[in-house]
Amino acid sequence: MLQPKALIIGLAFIAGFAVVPNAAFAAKQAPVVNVTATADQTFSPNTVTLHRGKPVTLRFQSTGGVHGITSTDLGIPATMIMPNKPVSFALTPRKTGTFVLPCTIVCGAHHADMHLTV
Ligand SMILES: [Cu+2]
Repeated sequence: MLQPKALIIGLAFIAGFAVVPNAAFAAKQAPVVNVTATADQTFSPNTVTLHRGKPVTLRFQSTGGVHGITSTDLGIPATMIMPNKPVSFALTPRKTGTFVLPCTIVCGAHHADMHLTV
């Protein structure tokens, strides 16, 4: 007869396999929102709409200059956006509202006006 201990280990094993592929599938399904930081100091697009509770990958690239981004509201750590080094953040917004994310690195004449509205 099957030992209870063996049965529990067996069920945990099956549960592990049942959960991991679903999580991987969900991560692959998260839409990617691309934002480009440009040489003339703008974020393009300069406004993006995300949805509370919906996983998303926010991907930044620079087509000129070094820029920066951070948001405690959205869970984005202080990060540099450099040419040819796109950075991605897998996040699930937990708050609703309008969040203005200024460029965090002095990047040129229009730096003070450079922000992304989420
Ligand atoms: Cu800047």
